[in-house]
Amino acid sequence: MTWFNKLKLSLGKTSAAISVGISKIFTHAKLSEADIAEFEDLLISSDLGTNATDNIIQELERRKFNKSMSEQDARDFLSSYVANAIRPMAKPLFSDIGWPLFISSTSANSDRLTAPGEVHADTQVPRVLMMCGVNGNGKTTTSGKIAYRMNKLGYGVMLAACDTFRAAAVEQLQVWVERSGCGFVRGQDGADAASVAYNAVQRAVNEKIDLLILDTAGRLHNKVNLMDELKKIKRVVHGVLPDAPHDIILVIDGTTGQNAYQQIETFHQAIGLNGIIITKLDSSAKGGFIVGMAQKYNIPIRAVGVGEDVDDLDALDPDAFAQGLVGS
Ligand SMILES: Nc1nc2c(ncn2[C@@H]2O[C@H](COP(=O)(O)OP(=O)(O)OP(=O)(O)O)[C@@H](O)[C@H]2O)c(=O)[nH]1
Ligand SMILES: [Mg+2]
Repeated sequence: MTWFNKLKLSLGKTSAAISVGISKIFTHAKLSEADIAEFEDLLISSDLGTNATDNIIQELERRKFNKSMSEQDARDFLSSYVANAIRPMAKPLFSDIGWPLFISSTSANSDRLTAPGEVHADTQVPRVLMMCGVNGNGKTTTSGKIAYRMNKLGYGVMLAACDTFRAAAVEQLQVWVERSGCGFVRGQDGADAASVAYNAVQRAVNEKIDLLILDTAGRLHNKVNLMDELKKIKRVVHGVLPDAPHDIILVIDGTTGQNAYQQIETFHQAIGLNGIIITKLDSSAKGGFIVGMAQKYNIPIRAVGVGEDVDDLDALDPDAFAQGLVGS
């Protein structure tokens, strides 16, 4: 299945609601105030958030109030609003430095890939990517998927188990190491997460690794000591390699909805995010929150997870997402 189809399936719940709603409201008759109010409710209940909803309604009123609007016009209007809202923030992982985009199977374009070995010819340092977020949102799985993809493309990749809370966490990451054939750094059980990160960066430098991924433990954003640990990991990594960590990625569970905003704000304040990855868009995600998120925060959305398999990670395609959400 292509990722677009997966996304369409995944957004099915939201999309069905929006789709049915649109068919019901936009009936070729002139739009009444009641129609507009109903459309507004529909957008709010699809998790688009109040700001995006207000903007959409204002635009709709400006353009179409008291005129008729066909179902198709309404879909196109909403779909293009959503795509345009997301587009500025849809910046695939590594594309900024000419690293491979995550290319969907439908639009593979191998011309755009940089050859392995050229990547760090000028800098000679590994790119360090730090994954963080609340419990169970897909950090380890996403780390594994990225490692698998990059290793398959010929890059030297290393995974570091900075989740030292649970032995099971290390083992889970090890499964991904075996699957992807990349390097692995782990500490003793209960080791200090920052010390694992420290060793990992040193090893990655010595072994001329291209990409080092630090998989950290899940932590509630309101637990101060856990957030401090994250700051420490960042500090220690920065101490070994001044530009690192290059990517500080917040992983967000796509079923979280508007609560994602709180997570973004606390993690950003603690460690300064420069990327977001949204996972689980395949499991009845209320993906509407991504629209408001893209408008509210200036943090690029680096990839989306659409399943548990190795290949279920891709760039966020604004048009495909919009069509999936609106049911076009
Ligand atoms: N359907 C679906 N499941 C996913 C996706 N990403 C991760 N998962 C599943 O979500 C569950 C949690 O994923 P993990 O990668 O362990 O999450 P984590 O953030 O590392 O969890 P902690 O380390 O406990 O905080 C696992 O069962 C994954 O298989 C996705 O894109 N789609
Ligand atoms: Mg984990």
